[in-house]
Parts: sequence; structure tokens; C-alpha cells
Amino acid sequence: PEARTEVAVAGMTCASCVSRVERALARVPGVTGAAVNLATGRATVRHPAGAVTEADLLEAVEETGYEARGIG
Ligand code: 9UX
Repeated sequence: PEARTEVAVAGMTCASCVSRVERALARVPGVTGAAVNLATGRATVRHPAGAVTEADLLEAVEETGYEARGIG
């Protein structure tokens, strides 16, 4: 089944930041969609259950220069 993983992203201040993070997440193998909410600082990532690890997502975000952490 499809699953969603949310991660918190800090340091974004504009729509270009959002695009950078979304593109970085979308490039992670197994990810089928990524949407970032600038107001809440949350990224919602869609993927088949078990296809990605939270660590993969955090690493992808941090490579863009923004700070990421797991939620819950
Ligand atoms: Mo514009 Mo967002 O320089 O970092 S991309 S504020």
C-alpha cells in the first residue's frame, strides 16, 4: 500500500526554497510524490510502504542546505 512520511524542514523562507526541497525529496528512489508546506515547515512524502527510510529523506533535505528532522 501507499504510505506517507512527514518530516519537519527548517530554514525555508520562500517559494523557491519549497521547490528545492520538493525536488530533492522527489529524487529519492521510491518516492512517488513530495509536497512541502512553507507555513507549517512540513514535508509530506508519498511512497510505497517500506520503500524509503526516514533517514533517506532527511539526508536528501539536508543536502539542499535546509535542516530536517523526523516527526514523532
Ligand atoms: Mo530565496 Mo528561499 O533566495 O532560500 S530561495 S529565500
